[in-house]
Amino acid sequence: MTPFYITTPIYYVNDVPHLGHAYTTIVADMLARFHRMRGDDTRFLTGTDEHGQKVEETANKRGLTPQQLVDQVAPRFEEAWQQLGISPHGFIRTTDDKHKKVVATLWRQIRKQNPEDLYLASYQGWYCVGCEAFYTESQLAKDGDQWVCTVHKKPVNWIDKERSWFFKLSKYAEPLLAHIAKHPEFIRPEQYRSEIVSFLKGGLRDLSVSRTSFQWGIPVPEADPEGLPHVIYVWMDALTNYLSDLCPPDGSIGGPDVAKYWPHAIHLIGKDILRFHAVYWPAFLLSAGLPLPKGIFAHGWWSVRGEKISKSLPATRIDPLKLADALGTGSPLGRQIGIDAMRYYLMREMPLGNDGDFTFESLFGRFNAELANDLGNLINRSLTVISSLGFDAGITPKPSGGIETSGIAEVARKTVADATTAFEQFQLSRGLESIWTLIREGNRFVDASAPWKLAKDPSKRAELETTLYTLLAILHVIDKLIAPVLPSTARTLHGWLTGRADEAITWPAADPLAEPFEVRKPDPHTPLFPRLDDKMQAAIFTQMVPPDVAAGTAEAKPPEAKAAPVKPAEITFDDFAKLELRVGKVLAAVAVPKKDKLLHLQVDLGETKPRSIVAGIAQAYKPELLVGKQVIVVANLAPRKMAGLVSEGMILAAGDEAILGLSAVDSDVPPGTRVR
Ligand code: ME8
Repeated sequence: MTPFYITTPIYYVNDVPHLGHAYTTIVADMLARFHRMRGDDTRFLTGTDEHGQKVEETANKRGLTPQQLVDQVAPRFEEAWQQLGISPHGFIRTTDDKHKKVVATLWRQIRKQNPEDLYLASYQGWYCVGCEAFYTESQLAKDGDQWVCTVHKKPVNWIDKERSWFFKLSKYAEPLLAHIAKHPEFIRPEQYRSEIVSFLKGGLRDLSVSRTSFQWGIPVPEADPEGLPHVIYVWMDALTNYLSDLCPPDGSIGGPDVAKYWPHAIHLIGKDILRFHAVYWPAFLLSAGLPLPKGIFAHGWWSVRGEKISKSLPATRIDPLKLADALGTGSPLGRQIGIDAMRYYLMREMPLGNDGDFTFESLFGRFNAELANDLGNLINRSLTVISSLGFDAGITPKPSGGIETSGIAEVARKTVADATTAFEQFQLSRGLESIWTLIREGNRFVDASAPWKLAKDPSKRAELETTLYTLLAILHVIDKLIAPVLPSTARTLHGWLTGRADEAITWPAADPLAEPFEVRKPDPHTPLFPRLDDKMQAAIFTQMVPPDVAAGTAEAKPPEAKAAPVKPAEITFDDFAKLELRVGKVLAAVAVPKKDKLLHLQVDLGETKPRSIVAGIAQAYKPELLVGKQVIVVANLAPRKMAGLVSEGMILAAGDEAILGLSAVDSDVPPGTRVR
């Protein structure tokens, strides 16, 4: 059996799981299921990152000890994954005893193999507690006179000459470049490999790997001659989890699981933590004389309506369980189907590696078109036809006419080949796309072969038997193909088809329709994916988006039923001339408190005083980037009150729900110039 070892990042426990964490964990679960179905010896590890300054600070704020805090939050992650039907083989916590021992062993091993790689010096520089990372000014942004982290948008802390152990990272740029050149699959997808290669080519600075200003961490296992107590840098501690899980209880690095699984380890991560995984972690391992994992696969970021998911933006915080419950309300399987629908959407919508935007419109669109219409329909109508025209009418489906002639066997063969390659290469969206070609072909097959017509003509009995047999065979193949992504759907369908819902489902063979199966009357079924009508969509939306957020944004309303676009009526020139369009220059722009879509602008139209204009463009434009911009303003629109402010005009912008761009003029014309 080929080993397959997939890991997720271990998540910080200063927060509870949100859709972003669920995404990585669901993708890893899907890959683990795919490999298990193929008979690979599969391990899938997730867990929690429990040391460091961030946890210590959060605990202090809540009046808890760090240990109390982590003991409260870590189980929430474990439970969330359980409730979402995710089954890692192990859940590691960095406060586990064995992990702590292995981290100390790694330190000692580095010291033994390359004593000069760890040295004491003093660290001075910027530190983002959110990232638990050191930054140079060129890696930060300026907000007024403060340096802020570009990820957390919060001021960074100045660490003033803190005594610290340093790791000689600078020594490892060349060896890492050589490893990547020899093993291009070490960092995937390619855009992230290029990013790391150019980062390495720029040279590396040594890394501070211990802290003395707080104590919540694993102690450095050697004394500082000055007697200061050091804890190991939280990233050095956290990254080691991938290896420590495989190690024996005594904390030594080695043993049968390390030998078997470590060379196959794949770290699935978000792009935010690429550098830690693709530079620091392999450098520590090289220094300790240990083999590197097989590779790192980075995925992009989910945003929600254009904003990266974050604790401070409630509109972006989607609770995956709540979403699954909401999506499953109409289905007989409830949450289980909601989970499947969410998994499908997450994997289909955003190709692994790219960024993606979560919107309820696209979620409902895919649910109705691809799950209810394509898949749900095929399952329902096929099972009904097979039972009623076949078994209930005393006809046993048989391959008497030879299923090869139908053409669908070829589509099934190609689909299995394409989906296998795609899933092997982590191209989940592409794999699903090819599986859906077979599902749609299945629906076409039912339409084209019209078994209800064949059933009326006794001379077509052999053809009917073949058609029903082919349909059964297709359902078996589709059941296998969807199982890694839609586990509950596949399990339910498997039960209806075989009467053995608990049996292991295996990945289909290369010639899938030729695989033998037991011909039996399917058990009675119910539609699994009832369409989400407008009322249900609105109800799900209201459940998911907190009322204060919904009230604050014009956009965050229940998606309305899409009417066919209406072409505006023709107008005369006189109609057009009624519009007073003028060039304006933005003098000032500020966010409108509690309205995350609105900006309040002061716009110069060449009049005695600037116009006050409230515009719904905050999701697309940062206020500071608008100052000085030329825009086109509808200047004779009757003033109206918005969010307690008077708006004396309207700015032209492209797009409705998503603002794609502001209208502008391509040369500097005086404010107030009329646009015709
Ligand atoms: O970084 N879109 O933990 P963390 C996609 N403890 N994925 C997202 C996401 C989003 N908007 N938000 C979070 C840490 N993620 C460290 C890791 S590993 C040795 C230590 C996912 O709780 C994504 O996988 O901040 C990202 O890398 C991870 O959560 C960060 O989780």
